[in-house]
Amino acid sequence: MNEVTTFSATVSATARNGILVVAIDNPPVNATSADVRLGLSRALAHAEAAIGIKGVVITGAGKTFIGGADIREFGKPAIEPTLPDVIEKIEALSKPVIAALNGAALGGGLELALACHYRIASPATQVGLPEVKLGIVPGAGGTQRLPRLIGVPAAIELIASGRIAKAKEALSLGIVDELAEGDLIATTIKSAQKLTDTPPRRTGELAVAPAGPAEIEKASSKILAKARGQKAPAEAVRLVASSHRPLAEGLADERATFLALRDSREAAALRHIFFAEREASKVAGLENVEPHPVTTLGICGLGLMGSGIAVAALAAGYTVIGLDQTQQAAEKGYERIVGLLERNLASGRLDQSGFDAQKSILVVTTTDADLAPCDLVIEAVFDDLTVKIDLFRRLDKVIRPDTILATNTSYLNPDEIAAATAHPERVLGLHFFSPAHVMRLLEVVRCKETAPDVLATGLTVAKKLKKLPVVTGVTEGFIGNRIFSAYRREAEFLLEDGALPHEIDAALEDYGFPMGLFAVYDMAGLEIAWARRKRQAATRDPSQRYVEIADRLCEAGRLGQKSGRGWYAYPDGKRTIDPEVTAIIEAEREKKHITPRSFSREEIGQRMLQAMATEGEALLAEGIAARPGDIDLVMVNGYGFPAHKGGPMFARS
Ligand code: 3H9
Repeated sequence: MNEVTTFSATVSATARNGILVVAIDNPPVNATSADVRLGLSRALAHAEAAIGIKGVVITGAGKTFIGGADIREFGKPAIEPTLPDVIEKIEALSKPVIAALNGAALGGGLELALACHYRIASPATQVGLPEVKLGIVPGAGGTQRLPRLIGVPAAIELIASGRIAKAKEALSLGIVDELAEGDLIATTIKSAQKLTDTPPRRTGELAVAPAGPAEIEKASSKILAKARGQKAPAEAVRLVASSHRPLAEGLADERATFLALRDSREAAALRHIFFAEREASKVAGLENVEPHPVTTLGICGLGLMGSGIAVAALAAGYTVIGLDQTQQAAEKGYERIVGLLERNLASGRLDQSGFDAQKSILVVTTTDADLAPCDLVIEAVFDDLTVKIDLFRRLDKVIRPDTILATNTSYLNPDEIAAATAHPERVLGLHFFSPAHVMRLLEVVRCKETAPDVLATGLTVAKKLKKLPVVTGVTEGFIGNRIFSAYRREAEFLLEDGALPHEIDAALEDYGFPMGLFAVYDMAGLEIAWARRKRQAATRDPSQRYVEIADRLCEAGRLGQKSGRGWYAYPDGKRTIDPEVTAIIEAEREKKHITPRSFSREEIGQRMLQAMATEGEALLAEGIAARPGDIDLVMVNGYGFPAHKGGPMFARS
């Protein structure tokens, strides 16, 4: 056995044939926290001084190389050595240092690897500089060393987007030098021994291949347009584009930019979202609850929603049994699902064998009894209580007693659906967002009687479907649609009080929403909400303020883009302000004797935000949402709230 030298609580090493193999063991993701930096610094000093040591290998314990700097340290006083200090030591070492990438090398982890003199990766490795997703730029040399290895345009594309690349792409780009199919450490040690004969290849000493403004523009324009005013992507582009200057100058600029961004509100908001995502599936009371094994999934109703759910389920490897009412509907559903798989095949998201495999685990039927083998059945039929209750009663008769039943209702009360079944404890809500194979958000509805193991199963399945599950209690519209209703109501009050649709939309877009509310309405169509308002008319509290403008629009046949007119007009398909809509709004104001006033964009933004946050507070008080972060996740992932503002609950704090 080789003797283990401990350099800190998280860094130890063994000397193997003259090579010091340094391992970072800092679960869960080997983040470069203070103890890791200290340990690495000591290990490097030891390697430099030890006569018997000819080279160094740095690797990570477990399935991650290094997940990045320790985000939890951000905002706390700096502890020396800093990551740039350690990285400088690596690059400057007189003996070859090789990174053995055993898994994800992200952020500061990749920056550390870039400063090594050679990089070997296992096939499972992923690399990336995802800092912009946290509102920052790489702060330990990434913007200066990556372009020295792969050129300015490729580095801009990776850093400004924060995209993660798999091992093969990392090799072809030149981020890593070799892939090791077999024993990673043995291969790396062999390479290290070979490299001891040549002077270390220092990335920082390489010249940056010249790139012209047109190439830089091509690599960055789309990414910056998508960034919608966030600072970090633009700063990343600037730093990479100027990486041809002396290394020290580029590093100093990068560090100063990193520190300023790290302390910004934008970065705090994105960190909040990062941790909220990881918190969301930690549900009190489920810590020791075992989820049911699920391999076969039934989907009832193969319309747009059911088909989307089926595609997500097939991608996750579930066997899918789709049920629809008629042979024709079932066949149409099958075709729609296969059509979506074909699109994935055409776009390269799925290869031929993956396509064949997914198609082979899909069947459709019109016979309830065919759902007997299912472990979980999700209904996505018409959102009508009688239809859903009838279906669940039928299912009760054909499925096993331990099979879980999930309803995808958006507005109905799932407790009422559950109560109509023989075993309400096995019923929960799985509220997907459309299109279900694309949207990450999934509201997991804990009904009054839902058993803990049923809820735990819902969460496990959601994760396997690559969704972001957020648990909600039962209330009209759950977390998302209830807040959305408050937001919509406030927009309508603003209309009546003096703002026009395009002014409200402009304020929302300014704030960071991808599209204004009224433009979204027009895209989605106004008739479903109109029908709901008509249904609710009889029970509406007459003392509550109700804005009739949307009803007037619908009555005038303005049902949105499909009908050529809605909140806007669409001559030649282009959205334009319509004086007819302004006239309708003005008439409604007059009817209610409202003297219109003007609103600044900031005031509109503030009023909308306040409306969402107030509704969010109510959801927390009622116990519908467990944490403010859960509400923020729903609004960011389901309703276009800008992630860099952190969600309504974070933004108002
Ligand atoms: C950076 O590097 C800045 C530098 O440029 C400059 C420095 C000077 N720190 O995601 P998971 C925790 S910025 C602290 O569920 P997975 C996470 O909170 C960083 N904690 O696992 C969770 O904790 P808990 C750039 C971290 O296997 C646990 O680890 N890097 C960090 O699905 C498991 O996380 C990034 O942006 C961290 N950096 O995925 C990468 N990362 O169990 C961010 C994770 O208490 N990380 N945690 O809830 C990831 O993308 C994924 O975590 C990773 C693993 C792919 C690594």
